[in-house]
Formats: sequence, structure tokens, C-alpha cells
Amino acid sequence: MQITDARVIVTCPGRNFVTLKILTEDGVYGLGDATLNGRELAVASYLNDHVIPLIIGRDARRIEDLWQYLYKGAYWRRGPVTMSAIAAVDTALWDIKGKVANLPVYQLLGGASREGVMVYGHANGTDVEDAVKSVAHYLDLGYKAIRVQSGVPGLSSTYGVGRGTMPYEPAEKGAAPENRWSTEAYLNFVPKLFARMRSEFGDEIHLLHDVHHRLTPIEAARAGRSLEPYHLFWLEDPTPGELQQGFRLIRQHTVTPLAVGEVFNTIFDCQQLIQEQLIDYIRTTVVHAGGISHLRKIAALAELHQVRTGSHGATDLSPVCMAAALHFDLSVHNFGVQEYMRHTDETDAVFPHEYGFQDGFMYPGDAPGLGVDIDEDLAAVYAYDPAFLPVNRTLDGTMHSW
Ligand code: KDG
Ligand code: MG
Repeated sequence: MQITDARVIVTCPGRNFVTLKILTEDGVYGLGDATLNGRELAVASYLNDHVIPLIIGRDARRIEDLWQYLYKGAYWRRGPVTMSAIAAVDTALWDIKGKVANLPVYQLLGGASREGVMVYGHANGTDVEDAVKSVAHYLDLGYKAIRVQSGVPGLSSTYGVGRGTMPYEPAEKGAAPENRWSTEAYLNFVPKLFARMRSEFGDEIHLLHDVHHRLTPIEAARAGRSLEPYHLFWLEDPTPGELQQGFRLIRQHTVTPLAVGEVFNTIFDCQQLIQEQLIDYIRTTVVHAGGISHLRKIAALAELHQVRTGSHGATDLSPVCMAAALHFDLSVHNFGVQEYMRHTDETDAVFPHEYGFQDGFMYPGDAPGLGVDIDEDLAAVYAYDPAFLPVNRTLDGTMHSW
């Protein structure tokens, strides 16, 4: 079953998405998400210039072989651009395999390990009371797990505090917006935020929080310890993940569960964290970590070490990625939770899909393949619009992790 054509579709229905569509001689096609927020065209070029010419004429059924061909064949290993491009091919081939077999992809991955996929929503507020209202809203919608972010007193802007009424992970036109950061202000504030949440909402709801890579290991240890009375489901990216051994220090001081991995691209980026049980949840996702095939290998390694999955699912990952993530989540044994930020109606119209949310859980649906499509005419209406992620500086102007 030869690949006869492939094209990259770049569209901006409110934000930029890159999608790979692979077509076969049988007329069956598959989709893969290739979106890398803020660096979208690098992946589009990698696919157009360096991948599509190599895959035309190859057998669409040989998913693992084609993965290895693109990974080993590039000679240059890993990295978000390469791995997003490989992920897009891999995801599209799983979609094709499902359509040919007339089965939803989760059935090809071993079938459902659970009835539904628990997801967490994004509550946030400019201050604590605003965040309380937002959590109440997510509870009304049926969520069982809620991430809570709030503005920090004394800081003009902070990661995770949204704009408008829809969830939105930033990427802004023109120059990258600059946030300001004070570790002291944050560390003093964050236990108060969660003390208020528990006093308002009780012990049962799962609460999560994202530090977004901003602390050193010992500062992260303090944050984790100070949050123990509020028993978070997880504390995410407490310190930048490149320093994998840094998590040993955090682990010596706190039992707050840790989640890491949304910026990782391969199993090699997280093997120490997993093998030494330095984290509890691995957040690699289909689009940025080599597709469904590679994510399954990461999950298998994690299963050995009692680490569960918690894939990244922000709005900068397209509905194609969301669909693929849900098939993976439903099937993999050591699933933990899936991040879910609703896309806008414009985005949903460009990417019609079978998956849906009900009472805190999501379901990929039973359509053959991934159960997601792209309306190419509508996609063409929304031209690419360059945008940049924010950057972050400490109060004295030093560059810091955003
Ligand atoms: O593009 C960057 C976002 O995907 C990232 O900031 C989202 O940290 C994130 C999260 O946990 O969703
Ligand atoms: Mg995060």
C-alpha cells in the first residue's frame, strides 16, 4: 500500500496549527499533528523539504520501519523539530492503519484499558478569589481534576493566567511579551492559594499546579513540602527537566507527586527520571515526542517503574493530537490523567472530530482510525499568522524560564 502523496497544511483558526496529510494509492488518507508553538514553519519546512520526498512510494503499513528510517536516517538525533515531524508521519500512518482495518486506533493498540479518559481542566484567576470562581466553574462542568494557576501578588503577569473566556496557551503577535518573576513572591504565595482551594472545595477534587520550570531544585523542594497539606495530584515542571539528577534533591525533601516531560522529545530525555523513580507522571505527548509509536515505548518504560502518563494537551496542540492522545490514553495500562483545554469553535470547525467530553472524562469515539478530519477549504481561509511565546525576566531584568 504505497504512499502516493503527502501535504502540509498550515492554518490559523485563532492560533497556528501544522497538519500532515498522507495519501495512499488506495485512496485512504491519514492525519498527523506537526504543530510546534512559536516555531511552526520550521517543522513545515522539515516535512516539505526533507521528509515528504523520502516517504512517497514507501509502504504506509510499515509504521515502525518508517519511524526508524526517519529517525536513524536523519543521522542528527532528537530535538523538537525532527521529533514533531516524525510524530506527524507516525500519527498519520496509525490513522491510515485504523481506517484500513475499519477499527478505531485504540483497538489496534490493545483495546480499551478503561471506560473513559480522566482529563484535567485549566482554572485560573488574576488573584485567589478569581481562581476560586474559576475552579467552581470547572466543577460545574463535571471535571474531577483541575489545574489551578493564579496571579501572584506583586507580579504584573504570571504564566497560566488566561485571557478572555476561552482557555488559551499564549503565542502573541509581534515581539514576544515579557513577564516578570520573583521566586520569593511565588514561594510565599503558592501554599496560600492551595490552602484556600482546600478550605473552599474540600479534599476530594484532584488539584494540580504547574510551576513552568521556574525554580531551582531546592526551591522546588520547598514548594513541594509547603504544598503537602493540600495533597496535590501533581506539581508540574518544578525545575527545568534538563537536569534530571536535580530531581533527586527534590525527592529527598517532599512527597508531593511530580509531573515532567511536556518539552521532552524522546525516551532518552526522561529515562533517568523514570528509572530512578524521580517523577510520578510523564507528560510527553504524541506530537512532540515521536508519535504514538514512541509514546508507547516511553509508557512501557514508565510502567516498569510505576510512573503513570499525563500527556500534555494545551490548546497549541491540534485536535489531531488530542484525538491521538485519547486513543493512547484509553489503551495504555499506566495512564494517569490527560490535560484538556477546549479549542475554540473556529478550530473545532477546521478539525471535525469524534472525540467528546462528558462528566470529567473524554472518549475518542469508535470511528475507524483517529476519528478526526481536516476541512481543507476552511483551513485555507485562515492564513498563517506568526506569533511568539512570552519570555520571562526576574525583577532585576535577568532572563529566566517562562
Ligand atoms: O506552547 C507552550 C504550552 O504548550 C505550555 O506552556 C503549556 O505548560 C503548559 C501546560 O502545562 O499545558
Ligand atoms: Mg506545563
